[in-house]
Amino acid sequence: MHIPAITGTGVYTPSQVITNAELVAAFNAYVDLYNTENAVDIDAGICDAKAYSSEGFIEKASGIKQRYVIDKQGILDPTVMHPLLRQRADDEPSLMAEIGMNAARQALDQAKKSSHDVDLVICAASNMERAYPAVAIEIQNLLGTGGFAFDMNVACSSATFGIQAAADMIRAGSIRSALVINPEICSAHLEWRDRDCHFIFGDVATATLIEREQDANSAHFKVISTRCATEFSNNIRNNNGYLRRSRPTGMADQRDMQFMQNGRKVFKEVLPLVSEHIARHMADGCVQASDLKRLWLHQANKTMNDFIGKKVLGRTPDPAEQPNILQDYANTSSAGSIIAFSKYSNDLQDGAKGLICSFGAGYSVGSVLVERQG
Ligand code: CO8
Repeated sequence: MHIPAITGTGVYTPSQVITNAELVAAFNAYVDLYNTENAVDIDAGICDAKAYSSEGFIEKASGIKQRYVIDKQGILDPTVMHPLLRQRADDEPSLMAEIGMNAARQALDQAKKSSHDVDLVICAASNMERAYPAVAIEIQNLLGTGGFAFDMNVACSSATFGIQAAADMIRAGSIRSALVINPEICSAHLEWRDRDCHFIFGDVATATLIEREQDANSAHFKVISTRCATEFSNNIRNNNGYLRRSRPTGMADQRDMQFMQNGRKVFKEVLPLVSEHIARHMADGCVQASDLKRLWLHQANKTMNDFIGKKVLGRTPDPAEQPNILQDYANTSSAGSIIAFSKYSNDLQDGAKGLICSFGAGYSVGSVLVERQG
């Protein structure tokens, strides 16, 4: 059996930033427009007036201070409230492929490898911009890698589940290396007119190169073990699928075609699920809390991460032991824990162990135990 290792990572960060102040100003302008346009119905009790959002609430409830997006103009226009993305021709690279390739090239550069060294491309993300052909196959073609490619979707856990799939194929010997790519264009499936969630997400793409350890060209992270778990829940849901047209209501832009969640319930239910999952994964691998030098957790909510870090380590982790990036990037779905890993792992010493863990819709939890080599 071969030993898999993470030999490179890459992060594509869009150039446009929306601060909480800009976001709330645009949202509140939209609320004023909505309440004025619907004043008669609101007065008659037919519909409710919308309430303002607040910067104070957003930072306190989530820890988020800003988010990167591919188009901020449309999102901040109170008469639009979604990104405005150019329709691409079928013979142009799709947007997911373009940003995914950017991250993939960084991962290959870090590992000192070329696209010819890659046997498998997995595009693992919480939404695909089309059903087929697979975005992963488009990336395979654009990068010029060999082998095969496929898309997979496990919402926020897409990256860790993708890493497990790739690591298992490397262990079994069917491939030598894989790129797991996570282009997350969350701004296009967020309802920016809903104050309960309008602050949560941002855009990014990450990539992880996984190879046989013996093929690593430089310092890397040996994958000690991986573990995935799922448990069905409707508390995070998106109903925008191919059956949509066949509904009696047709393709009307309804709320359930965008991200929906019962955030409070998710918070309560996912915390024990994740803490127990990590505890079992560590126990089965005979890894003690004192062995773990770093936790790279899913980036949805700072309080949630503080709680999980404390539960896993049995004490309050130093900020450097459990780095958060959500204050800058917001929730970037499956990419969040990989951004944290990519930005805060190179300082670890030879032999240091760490844990990448994602959690979210499904529910799904994925964890990857790694050990620095070199
Ligand atoms: N400004 C001011 N007040 C607000 C706002 C706002 N923006 N939003 C809500 N409030 C009000 C509410 O109306 C409520 O008022 P009241 O008490 O009068 O009813 C009060 O503030 C408290 O509201 P909540 O109970 O909703 O607030 P919470 O403290 O629970 O915080 C959070 C909300 C931040 C959403 C929190 O619940 C949370 O982070 N939960 C965990 C969520 C989570 O981890 N989800 C994972 C989702 S990600 C995932 O799985 C990927 C999905 C696929 C990607 C989709 C991409 C788009």
